[in-house]
Amino acid sequence: MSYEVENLPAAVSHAGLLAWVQESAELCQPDVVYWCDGTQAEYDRLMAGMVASGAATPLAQRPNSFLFRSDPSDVARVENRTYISTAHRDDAGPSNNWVAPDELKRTMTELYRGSMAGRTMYVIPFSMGPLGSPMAKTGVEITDSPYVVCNMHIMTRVGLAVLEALGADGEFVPALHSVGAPLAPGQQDVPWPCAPIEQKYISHFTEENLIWSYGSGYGGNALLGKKCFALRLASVMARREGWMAEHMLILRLTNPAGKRYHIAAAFPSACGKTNLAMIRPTIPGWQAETIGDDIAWMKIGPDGRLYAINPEAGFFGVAPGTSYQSNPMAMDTVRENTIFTNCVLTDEGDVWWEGMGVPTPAHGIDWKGSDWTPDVKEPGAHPNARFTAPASQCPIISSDWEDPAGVPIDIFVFGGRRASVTPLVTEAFNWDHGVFMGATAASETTAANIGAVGNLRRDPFAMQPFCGYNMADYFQHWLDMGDRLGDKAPKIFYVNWFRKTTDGKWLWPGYGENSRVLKWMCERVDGSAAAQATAIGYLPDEGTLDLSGLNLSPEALHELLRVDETAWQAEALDMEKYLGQFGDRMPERLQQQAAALRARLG
Ligand code: OXD
Ligand code: MN
Repeated sequence: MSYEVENLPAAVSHAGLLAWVQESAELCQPDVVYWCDGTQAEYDRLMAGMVASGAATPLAQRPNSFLFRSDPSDVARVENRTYISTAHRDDAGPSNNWVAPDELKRTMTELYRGSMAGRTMYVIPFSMGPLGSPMAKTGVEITDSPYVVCNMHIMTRVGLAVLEALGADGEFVPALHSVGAPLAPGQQDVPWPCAPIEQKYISHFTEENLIWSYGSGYGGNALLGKKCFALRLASVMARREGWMAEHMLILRLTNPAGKRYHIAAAFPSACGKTNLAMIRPTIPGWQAETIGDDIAWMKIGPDGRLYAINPEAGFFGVAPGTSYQSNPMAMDTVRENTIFTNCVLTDEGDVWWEGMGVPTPAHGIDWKGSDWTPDVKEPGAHPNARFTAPASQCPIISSDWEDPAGVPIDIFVFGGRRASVTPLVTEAFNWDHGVFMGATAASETTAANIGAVGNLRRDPFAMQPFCGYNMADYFQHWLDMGDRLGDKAPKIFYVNWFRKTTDGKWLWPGYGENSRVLKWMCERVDGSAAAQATAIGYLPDEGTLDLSGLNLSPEALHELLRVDETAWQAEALDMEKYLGQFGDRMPERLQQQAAALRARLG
């Protein structure tokens, strides 16, 4: 068994890292082990190789941008193949798939054996968080996918500086990834190698900070800095170390007087989170800046407030539905230096997707590589088609988005997609009530995860697929953080932009108009806006939402803010039933919240 080693940097002095790379190479048996340096030249060389092999198509209309098409079986995160592997099953909890570490490692070791034959094994040192930030953490991903390397270049901070900072004995998260498609000598590669679904495993050995991913090349299954590290593993580290790793965008709002407010908001996949992260407020004088679109790491600062950083360096956004109407800032972000996956290729050499807000091309090549015209019944772009783009290209990225100290959070927002029941906005009575709101959040399912579209699923804190430990313990961690934050704790709100009329029309215009709701939240923080207490929380008082210039009928407003107590009685029962699955690990204080809600509803 032998392999070439390329680009081994002088900066690696870490015996543990060298040993792990060697051990992985001996197991996976690549032809070459290549150490990534994170340079543009490296990115360009790998991309050129993928263009030459036919895996990538350069886009004539977008500088330095490329289109990839995945295998039709490998299009989204595979939650039913995602595991939290802890010694005790209860530590993973009922919301996670669990297999004992020994057994899972045995199974996966056999899959990894020889899995990189005929391929290059890339070693990617990366930082989650700005290098040098006290909140940043280091990872090293090993992968046999050059597509993953290029995406990691955009999504994280890759480079030799990471190895230098690691030194001889720094801590890092080892993350081993293989697409699971070894090549026999002379065998021609396919454009998107991957393994069949029953061989895919996205595994987290949380007690030893270790990630093993096998069989998928797509998104969160393969770009291991994102969901695997920055959420699942980081949530475990955060609990251990007394901070928070959340599935939240980070947004700065500035009011006409120049006062700043920082908002961290959690929504399940494809609920308009990226749009909200890049909102253009429609209310005069209010400005928004983006700090992050998906993940927030938060720690209590010296002044007792909660400070957030975005651990990522890029956006991995859902393309379909992104348009100059829904998200102009994202559209400008992806004009160049962007990787597109599973979009339509137009005859002019651009990408297109459903809901892009430009005329449908008369002809193109769809995400499966077939000729496509508007007459074809199936969508041309996969509903979970993605763009990978540098955050620095977002026109409203805040100038200090990489501030190592982070930004102080004033407001937490939870939400989901609900056609009925949930009002436009509700403010929690207090921290515990807010935690209860987060814990019982629910949304109708979409295409970002595999499963039936349109079912209601409870998705606590939008962390259902991303919490690396028992969700009941996670709820307790939130309660503990609230106790530590005391009166410096952010205010908590719940929103639903998606309420519909009985004949199925959106009641709220959404997008930039959501700034009206955010403004109300800021005024609640200042104590300047009125609210009325209802059974489910505080709702805006008549006239306190700024609706000037918006053509919203009084009936629509009434319906948007209506608390249907009968529907809520059923909802409260369903919430209690959901929380009941956590048994006696469920914090007493949340059980009290559930009982209090029922009592208020009468
Ligand atoms: C994402 C997701 O891709 O949450 O961010 O699915
Ligand atoms: Mn996400």
